[in-house]
Amino acid sequence: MKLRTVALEAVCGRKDQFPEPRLPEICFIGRSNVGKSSLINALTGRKALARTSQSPGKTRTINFYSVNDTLYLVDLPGYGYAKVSQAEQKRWGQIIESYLKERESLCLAVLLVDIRHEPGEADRMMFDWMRYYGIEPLIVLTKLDKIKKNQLQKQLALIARGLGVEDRNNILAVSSETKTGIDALWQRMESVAFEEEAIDEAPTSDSERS
Ligand SMILES: Nc1nc2c(ncn2[C@@H]2O[C@H](COP(=O)(O)OP(=O)(O)O)[C@@H](O)[C@H]2O)c(=O)[nH]1
Ligand SMILES: [Mg+2]
Repeated sequence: MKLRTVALEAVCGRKDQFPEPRLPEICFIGRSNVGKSSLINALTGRKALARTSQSPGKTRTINFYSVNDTLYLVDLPGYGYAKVSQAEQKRWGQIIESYLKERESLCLAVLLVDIRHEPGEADRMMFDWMRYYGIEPLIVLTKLDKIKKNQLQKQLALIARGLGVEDRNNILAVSSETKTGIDALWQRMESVAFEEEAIDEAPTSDSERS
């Protein structure tokens, strides 16, 4: 993806604040501190577009970033952070779920998991919940720079097994720190966001005949 313009277009605390679904959209979801904001920064080549934090549980809004005015990247609030009150977690759980279920322009959901750890209960629940609603998430393993090269296959297997991912093609590993895997992730995102359109616009056999 050749980046021309990147802008934070909307910061939403409620779903009636979401922008019009005028662009294909890719959302990023995962536990607090897994590296969502860092990944959006790495993808957009900006150091501090999305606010990153040492202290988890900070992003309490849904943030829409427009890229080249052709695509939205959406930073969802992290789940599974114990210090946020139950009531607040529940409220956010509902907003995230309604976003995932109802957002008509959503073309890809990226579920982030820390490559160092076995997926937790909250990750498995999110993964299962998404598949139940017919969303096949792309799994992106974050913080690849934190493990040794020779641990990669073992961690991939551990996480694939932990979540129950059948297709290994649906798992990519990245580092927002070293930018390893960022181009490969962009390629995947572009193919999902823009190739469907190309197919839609192709003439149908009916119109070819007439
Ligand atoms: N080493 C390393 N640290 C990372 C990476 N991605 C994120 N982090 C760190 O992990 C912490 C949480 O990142 P952040 O993007 O704020 O996570 P979020 O809560 O999911 O948005 C920050 O201290 C980041 O610097 C990565 O690829 N490598
Ligand atoms: Mg964040």
